[in-house]
Amino acid sequence: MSERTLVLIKPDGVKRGLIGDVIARVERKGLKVVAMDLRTLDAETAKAHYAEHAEKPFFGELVEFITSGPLVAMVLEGPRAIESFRALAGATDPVKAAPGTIRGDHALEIGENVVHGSDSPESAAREIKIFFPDRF
Ligand code: RTP
Ligand code: MG
Repeated sequence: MSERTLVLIKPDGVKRGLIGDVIARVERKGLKVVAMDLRTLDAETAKAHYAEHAEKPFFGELVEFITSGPLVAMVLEGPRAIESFRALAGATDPVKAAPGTIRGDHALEIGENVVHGSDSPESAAREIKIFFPDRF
């Protein structure tokens, strides 16, 4: 069964010129890009997106980082798209992420780990509504 997931190429990924690399991996895997937008988030949108982390000690830094420059927001579609993209991304901590994954190949710091992918169908629905309110 096909599903959708919300993916972000975070500001570090855009700054470092990794948009093409990430999209190439997504397309090679067979996931379909069905919406895409380059934008800089305001703090309000960033806080809504990361609401689940509001009480965490790193929340302030997370919001500051995700609003620090343009990011690419995408909706991907495909069979088990949520799990499939999380596998491409690799572990949250890039040092633990396997080589061959996006984070394993491109990052060293947990706070700057290149991409985001929704972690459940509920998160995907909520996040897609934040980034593409009128599209789906
Ligand atoms: P994401 O939401 O960005 O796709 O990442 P994730 O599911 O793999 O990780 P999550 O637990 O949702 O954490 C969201 C982002 O917060 C930053 N983080 N920093 N300093 C820390 O200990 C810490 N822990 C998490 C990471 O950038 C992570 O992607
Ligand atoms: Mg997450």
